[in-house]
Amino acid sequence: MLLQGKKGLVVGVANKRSIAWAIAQAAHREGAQLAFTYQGERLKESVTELAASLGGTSPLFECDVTNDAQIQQAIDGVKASFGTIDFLVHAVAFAKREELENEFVTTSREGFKMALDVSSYSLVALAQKAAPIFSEGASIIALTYYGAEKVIPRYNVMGVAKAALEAAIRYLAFDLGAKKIRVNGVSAGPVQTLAARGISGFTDMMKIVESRAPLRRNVEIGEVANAAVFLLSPLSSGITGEILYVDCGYNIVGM
Ligand code: NAD
Ligand code: 0WE
Repeated sequence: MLLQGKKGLVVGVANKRSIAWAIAQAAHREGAQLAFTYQGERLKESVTELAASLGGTSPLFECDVTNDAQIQQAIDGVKASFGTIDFLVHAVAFAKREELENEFVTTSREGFKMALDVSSYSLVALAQKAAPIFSEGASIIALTYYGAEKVIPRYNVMGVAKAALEAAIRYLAFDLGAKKIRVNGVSAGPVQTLAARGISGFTDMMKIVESRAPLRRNVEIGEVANAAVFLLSPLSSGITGEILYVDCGYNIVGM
């Protein structure tokens, strides 16, 4: 029970395949009490159903992360329900489909702004608004991907957004360290989720990882969730500003 008595906010559940949902289940298993946000009306029912399946009552708040007022309302709601929180899970990313289908060199100004607003700045906005309700020793994690550092064909502007996210993790870790708040990234290998489905060549990519990763397989979503729980728990109390790879070792291989 690594998270016994802890309360947390999970941002980024869309459906049962979401990495955020796997993290929520693992955190719940370890004794945590959870609040959730959902992006909009379209996802309300799905997230409500999933949250209810944990038993008990998890507070739910609508929160489009591009909307400062909705972020503030969600944090106010969490404060009203829980008082303070011990952790925050950020598992949100979006780029327009065309930006992931064409060459990176064609990226539009609007597409660039949108991808970095949703996928990078949102961590800063959430950390900023949640800072007053974090307990001492609180932990923030954000999901990232290897395309932040190396070129993964067609990850494109999302790679730039994840590079900004990873840098934001370090700058937030520096600032919030003074309040004993830790901030870390979990860099997951490819996982079949809603955000991954419909990306052409995703299955081929998983085959490449399987053949080259030291563990000769793809990561399981539950392994990503367990690593997330570690970073959210006091077991990782000395770790901040770090990116933890949960990718069966794929990132260490040069050839
Ligand atoms: P997912 O589609 O289940 O989750 C993405 C979430 O982002 C959804 O819940 C969606 O509602 C939310 N979102 C998008 N735009 C938003 C907005 N404007 N406001 C609020 N929420 C918004 O897919 P996932 O794969 O579970 O993605 C979760 C995180 O994991 C993302 O940061 C993604 O980059 C990261 N990640 C995924 C993989 C993978 O292969 N699936 C690998 C590494 C990292
Ligand atoms: O972060 C991601 C996916 C993020 C994502 C996915 C979509 C698909 C639908 C962001 N925006 C959108 N917009 C859509 O319209 N991953 C780490 C998974 C992923 O996506 C890829 C990958 C991998 C891995 C895209 C191209 C190449 C590799």
